[in-house]
Amino acid sequence: MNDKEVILISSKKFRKRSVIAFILFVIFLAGTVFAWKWIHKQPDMAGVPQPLRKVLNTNENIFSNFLTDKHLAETYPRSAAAKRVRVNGDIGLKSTLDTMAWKLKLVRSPGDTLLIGLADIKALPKTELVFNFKCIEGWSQITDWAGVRFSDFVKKYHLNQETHMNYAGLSTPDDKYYVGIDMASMMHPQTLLCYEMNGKPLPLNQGYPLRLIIPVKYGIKHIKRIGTIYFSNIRPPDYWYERGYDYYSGL
Ligand SMILES: Nc1nc2c(c(=O)[nH]1)N[C@H]1C(S)=C(S)[C@@H](COP(=O)(O)O)O[C@H]1N2
Ligand SMILES: [Mo]
Repeated sequence: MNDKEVILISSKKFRKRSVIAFILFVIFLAGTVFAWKWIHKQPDMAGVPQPLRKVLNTNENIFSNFLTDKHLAETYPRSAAAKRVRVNGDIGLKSTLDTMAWKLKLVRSPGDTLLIGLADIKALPKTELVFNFKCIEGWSQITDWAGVRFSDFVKKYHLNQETHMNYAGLSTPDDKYYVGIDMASMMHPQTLLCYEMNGKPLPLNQGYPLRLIIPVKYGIKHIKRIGTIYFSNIRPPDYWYERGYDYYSGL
């Protein structure tokens, strides 16, 4: 066999392989289009086709069991915190707030609601936290917050029984924004009922008088202007979950 023959044989083989590769590619493409159409024909579950929601639920279980309640978010010196803090999201903040009349509604059980004023909350042990706040839209910012640890608040108001439930639900006074949080994340030592940013009372657009700061979660869970807190064994409704986002939104 001379050199020329070798080249001819291999280029013939090469062409054959190209044809096979092309056929496989067409089959793959058809399969992808079919799978895409099939997924979108399935009924929606909380804003997402059911098969995809199942994948999200599996992810949630992994992350909620192994990460959320165990790791501490990295903290920073106060000097690293942004002076001009980004404002994002005003759902539930558009109605006028009677700042003098505001009280936190703490629903211990249906029909048993405690009204707690801001001064009472400020009288509890204060915890400061400088951490990297992460929004699910892709930005992050090192910011400086202070308030009472939810776990300290629980001690003060004897919520031991309530915190054996699976979730806490929080909503704005007008109920237009609402989140559900698994209890392990609520009781995490860095989760704050927060009333200060950069050492000053929260600005109105950042949740005055009280917001949640929960570094084990993305920004969507850091509800601003808390009106009500309640407890539940089933998942409380969640604004962004209803619009297709992950229920836990853990980091
Ligand atoms: N009441 C209320 N809280 C909210 C939102 C909102 O629209 N309404 N947006 C959330 C989102 S998506 C983010 S990223 C953070 C932003 O907090 P900031 O405005 O203090 O930066 O608030 C969260 N809390
Ligand atoms: Mo966000």
